[in-house]
Amino acid sequence: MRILHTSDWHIGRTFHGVDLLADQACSLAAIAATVAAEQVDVVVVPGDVYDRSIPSADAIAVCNRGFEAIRAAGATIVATSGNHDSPTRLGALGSFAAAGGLHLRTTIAEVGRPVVLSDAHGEVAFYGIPYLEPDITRVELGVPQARSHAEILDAAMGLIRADLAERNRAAATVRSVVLAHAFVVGGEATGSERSISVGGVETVPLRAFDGIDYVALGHLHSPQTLSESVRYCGSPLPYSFGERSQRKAVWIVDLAADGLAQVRRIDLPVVRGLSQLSGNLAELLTEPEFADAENDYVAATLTDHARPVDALRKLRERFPHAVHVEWVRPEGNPELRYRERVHGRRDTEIAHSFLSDVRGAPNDNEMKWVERALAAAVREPGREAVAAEGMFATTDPTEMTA
Ligand SMILES: [Mn+2]
Repeated sequence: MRILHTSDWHIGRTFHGVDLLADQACSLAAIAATVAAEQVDVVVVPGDVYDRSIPSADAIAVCNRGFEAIRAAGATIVATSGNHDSPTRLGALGSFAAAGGLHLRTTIAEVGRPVVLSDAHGEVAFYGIPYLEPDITRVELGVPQARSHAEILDAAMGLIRADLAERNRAAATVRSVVLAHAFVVGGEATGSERSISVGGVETVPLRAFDGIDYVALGHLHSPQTLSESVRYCGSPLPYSFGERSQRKAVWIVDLAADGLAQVRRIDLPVVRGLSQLSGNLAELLTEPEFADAENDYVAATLTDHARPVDALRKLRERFPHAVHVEWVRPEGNPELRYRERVHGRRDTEIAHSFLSDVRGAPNDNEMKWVERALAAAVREPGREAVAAEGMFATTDPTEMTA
């Protein structure tokens, strides 16, 4: 039996405010094309089908078209809910969907009730563990004292092992696949995952899945191999600039008569690249070295001396998919720089450039007042404040110092 493992579609997600539905439709079409090309029997989707618990009508339409294309390409689908999905909404009409080859596992009651599919070697039981929030699920799972994700997952795996043992007593060996949306120890986050921790430890140990032929994990967004049979496939698209150098992929998993035979990685197409650019606005708009980024999603760091006006709109003339722009004040800490800049200069020079900056250059007459005020302040340190006030309040500052 050939399985394609994909997860974390996050249909409906935006990227720095930009709608990704068209990109997501492309990657689902690429997954369906892979199903056809590789003659995949079953596609497993362990969670975060949608990006939010109440997806938009457009997001639902994109998702349905994706499921339909995968089904039309010849695969049965098993999907579970992740921490972004509403289990109730995703699982609605589940029995009708199952009749059409889309098996949704979104409840605790269904954890121990696998989708059983067969090949020439016998049966394969697909168990779906939806994302389980400890506070909400520990009573129903029969572990009211449980506080951690590890204890909750152990309880769910207990239901699965009990069912599997029952099946193995009745038939010859039944092979097993588990779908789970969890943070397994050793996995690395990319930054576009939302934490599943509400206080307490969110990670679960790898050994929780011992004895299962293949464990298809969802939650982390980059492809990772925790053991030969326990893997994350990651999201089909990058959802943060931190993922810009990462290639997205699916796993093709082959089960033979006695369990896992081999796992191959198939890279998904890059729908639109990500580029992080740095330079002043004029350079970014004209330099040939940035031409490769013109069709990418662009995050730009501007190094102009003054903050450019309307920078994102201007950037989009060259980079229509620019999504983020920030301006960094050049040369670091401005306070430190000011101290360095005035070091060793005469007080009158500093006062002159200050007045020039904030108001326009002072004339000779004004500078004479400044000089007299400074001289008076040096002569009588205790009168500094009075001298400073006086110099703007009267035509003869010396009167004020008396
Ligand atoms: Mn996710």
